[in-house]
Order: sequence, then structure tokens, then C-alpha cells
Amino acid sequence: MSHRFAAVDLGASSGRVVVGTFADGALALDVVHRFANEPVSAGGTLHWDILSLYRGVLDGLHQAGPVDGIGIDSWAVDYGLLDSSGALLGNPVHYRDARTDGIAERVSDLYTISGLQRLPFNTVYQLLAARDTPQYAAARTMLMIPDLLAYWLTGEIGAEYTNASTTGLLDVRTKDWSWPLIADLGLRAELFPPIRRPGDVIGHWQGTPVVAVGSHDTASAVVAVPAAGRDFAYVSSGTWSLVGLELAHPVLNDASREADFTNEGGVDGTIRYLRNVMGLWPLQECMREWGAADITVLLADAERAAPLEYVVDLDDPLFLPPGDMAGRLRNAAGLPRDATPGVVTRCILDSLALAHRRAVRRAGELAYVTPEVVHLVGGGARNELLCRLTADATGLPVLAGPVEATALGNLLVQARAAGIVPDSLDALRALVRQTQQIVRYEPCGDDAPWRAAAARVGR
Ligand code: ADP
Ligand code: LRH
Repeated sequence: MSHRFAAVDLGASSGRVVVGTFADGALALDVVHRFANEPVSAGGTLHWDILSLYRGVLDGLHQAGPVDGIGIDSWAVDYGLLDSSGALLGNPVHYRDARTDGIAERVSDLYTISGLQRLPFNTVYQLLAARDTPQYAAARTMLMIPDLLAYWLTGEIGAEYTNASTTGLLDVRTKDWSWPLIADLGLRAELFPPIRRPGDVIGHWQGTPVVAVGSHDTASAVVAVPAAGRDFAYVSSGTWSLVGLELAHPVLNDASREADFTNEGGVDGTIRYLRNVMGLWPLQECMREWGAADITVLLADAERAAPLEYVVDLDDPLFLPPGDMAGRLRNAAGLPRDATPGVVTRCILDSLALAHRRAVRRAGELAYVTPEVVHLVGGGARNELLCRLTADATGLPVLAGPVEATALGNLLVQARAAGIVPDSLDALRALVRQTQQIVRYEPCGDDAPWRAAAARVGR
């Protein structure tokens, strides 16, 4: 007897609908629809093209055919506001929009409540930036992106826990909205719908159950990390690199706050103790500027470029907004004006591996864990150079894959809710190990060049 589920997975760079077929202990993935996610700047604000994304979701679900369930995940922190009739008020704003500039600095530290890294675009700061607008005044409900899409599919309103944990308004201990914090910040409590948990049935679309999953894409990706034990670090590698550990309890001390580590809510009450590292975003932006469609050519050129010649601190917020990325990199790294795209790409990948090294080491120190292996999942697992550099920089073996970890985590949580796979995260991960291709990269064992490069970027 086989079961089919559809995962809707929206990343910052693309969306896809993936069908997972579970039969006799086997699991096959089929990406039935892939579509671009292209933000649009209008009226001076950077927006997500939410209706085009919804069109991609509907097209994908139609192509998926009959399934036993549908789960939706997306990037975190962004939301839509609904009015009293349930209509969407305006197009959701992109977290890289400049409206939150300077807001976080004006708010007292919320770390001991939310456990979140202070990122300028956390939902809380976006809401504070919007608080005095007519749109906010008319709003009655705030829905995070996957909850908004689920609402359009089912008519049901709620806030899935893992993604709500990225708002900055959830209490990391109670795992529910922090009502005192919401009141202190002058936000309206009525906006925040009841929390739903991964595995809850949200409603139905054309007779098919729509099931809450780890709707924060990173939460779903971590479910599908094919770890065998506990002493592992992960890098969820795509537009961002989310680098860290899975813990049973949050780490909320000053050292952790100062190191910018976040305690996001994971599936089954776990804590995703991680740091947002700039990821492949700078490369995506350079490719957009260069009009470079084929990443494999760039990576081959980067492979031939001199190692660790140009490095930057990719954690610098300088690299956060869109536009003239190559120019910003050139200034920060001292790259020559005529540096080829291959050399710039090498600079990005060396710098990214250096940032992975820093985050893996710091996470271990702060949480008293000694990782023995780094699992690198997501689109970045297709980048052999990045995987090899990450192994060399961290001094740990890198196990690369699955590439579609997020969709896989989404599917596994649905399959579990339907009772067709075992209950524990360990068992789900064993299924990933048995059914997915994973490539191992051994570290070269020479730490000196990485230590020197770390000193050069001053971290
Ligand atoms: P997100 O979910 O954040 O949109 P993905 O997990 O889809 O990100 O990963 C996207 C990244 O995967 C791209 O930025 C690109 O660097 C990398 N990637 C995609 N295809 C390839 C490829 N063929 N070789 C190497 N890297 C790739
Ligand atoms: C990755 C991600 C990440 C968030 C960022 C906004 O796609 O969800 O975990 O911090 O997008």
C-alpha cells in the first residue's frame, strides 16, 4: 500500500511542489513543479509577489494529482495582514526592505523572552515599522506566509509554532505568544491567531487534508538532517546558511546573546540553536548582476582561483540588502576592479566556509557540545566546492544532502501525522539515511590557512 503527500516549499530564491511516495519502507521524491520567486519593488518598497507564488502553489498541486495530504513551508519572518472581512491588506513586504532600518536599536533587548538573534528584519521590528500605518490600523489578523497560503486553501486561520517562533513575539519557554511583550510593545493582541503545532490538520483543499508541518523552512530542513547520533552540527544551505545544533533546551545567557545565536522552535519541542550566516545570497545577487544563468561554469572557474586570497566577514550587515553586491564585495575584500566572476565567486565561497567554521565552533562552545560531523543540507549541498571548503574550514567531515531536505522534512511530518512512519525524529532521520543520497567530504586536516584567514577578517 502506498501513500502520497505533497510538500509546498517556498524558498527565498524559488518555490517547488514535491510529491513524496511512501511504500514498503521506501520513499521516492518527485519535484512536480518549480517556479521562480522574484521580489518586486513598487512605490519604493520591496514586496514578495504573493499572488504569483500562490499561482505556483495551485499549479503544483494540480500537477501533483490525488494526494493524502498537503503541507506548506516557506522562509520565515514575513507576513500578510487581513482586514475584518479576511481580505489581504497590501502585498507582503520583503524582509530585505529598508523599512526596518534602525528599528531594532530602539527596542530594549528581548533575548531572554524570545531567545532570538536580533536580526533587523524579525517580524517584531517589521510590525513596529508598520504600527502607525492605515494598513496596520485596519488589520485584524496577522498571518505568516505559509499560514496565509493555508488560509487561502482552507479558509482556516492559525499560526504554526515553528514559524511563529521567528517573529520575536513568542515566549521561548511557554512556546506561546508572549502577551505581556505584545502589550509592552503597543501591538494589538487580536492580530495573533492561536498557535497550531506540526501534525495538526488545518483544514481541507478540494477534499484533501492540509496539515501543519514545520512551516518554517529551516525547521523542516532540520527534521530531514540524516544524523545518526546527537553530536552533529548542521548547515541548512540556500539563500541563507543556518548553522547550528539541535538542543533540548534554549541557551539564553549573555555570551549566547552577544554571539548572535538564536533559539528557534523546532519540531517535537526541540530548539534550533543556530546563527543566520549570509549564505549563498551574495552569489545569487552577483549572478543577477552578471546575468550569469549557469552556476556550474562559475563554480568551475572558482575552483581554479587561488584559495583564500580574498576573504570578507560575510556576517557584516553590509551585505544584507540587494543591489551592487559585487561592488560591496570588492571594497570589503580589496578585490581588483577587473576581478573575474570566478575570482569573486571564490571570495564568496571561501568567506562562507570561514563563516561556517566560526558558527559551528561557537555553537559548540556555547552549548557545550562537541560536534563530530557537519550535515550540510539544501541547495548548497549541490556545490561540491562549498562542501569541501566547509569540511576544510571546520576540520570536520561534511555529509552533504539531501538537497531537498526542506520538502522532505515537510513530507515526513505529514506522513507521521497520517501514522504511516514511526514516531520519533531519530526514526524519521533513519528513513532519510536509508532512502536519500548523501556524499561525504573529509577535511584536509590543515587548519593553518583557515586560522590565518579568520585573523584577516578579524573574527
Ligand atoms: P532557498 O530555499 O533559500 O531558495 P535552495 O535550498 O533552493 O535555497 O538553494 C539555492 C542555492 O542552491 C542557490 O543559491 C545555488 O547557489 C545552489 N544551487 C542550485 N543549483 C546548483 C547547482 N547545480 N550546483 C551548485 N549549486 C547549486
Ligand atoms: C531561510 C529562512 C531563515 C530565516 C530567513 C528569513 O529560508 O527561513 O531561517 O532567518 O529565511
